[in-house]
Amino acid sequence: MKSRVAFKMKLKPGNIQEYKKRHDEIWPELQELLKESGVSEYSIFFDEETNSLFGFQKVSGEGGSQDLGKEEIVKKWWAYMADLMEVNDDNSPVTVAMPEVFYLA
Ligand code: RM4
Repeated sequence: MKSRVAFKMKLKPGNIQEYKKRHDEIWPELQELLKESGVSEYSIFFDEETNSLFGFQKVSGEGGSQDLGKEEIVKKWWAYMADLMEVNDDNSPVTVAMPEVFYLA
């Protein structure tokens, strides 16, 4: 059974073009790990007014993309993206989970 996960992250101002470019060129190894970990239908939306990034994904396992921080490829990706985003000391993106308040199948 797939459940839906949503969360927000924060972009440092002025970085949306580079952020999108890097995601257009997402590493195949990371893409593979996400899928193998049960993450699918993964979108990230951007709110220009607040520089907020909203992640949405379906997950079939225990956790989602933000729970893969022990994986080497995720650590490398987070370090690669750290110059564009608000991050924690370990380079993980500052992530705020968002509760689902409505769903229409
Ligand atoms: C985001 C962030 C997420 C990652 C995606 C692919 O900018 O790093 O943690 O799952 O990229």
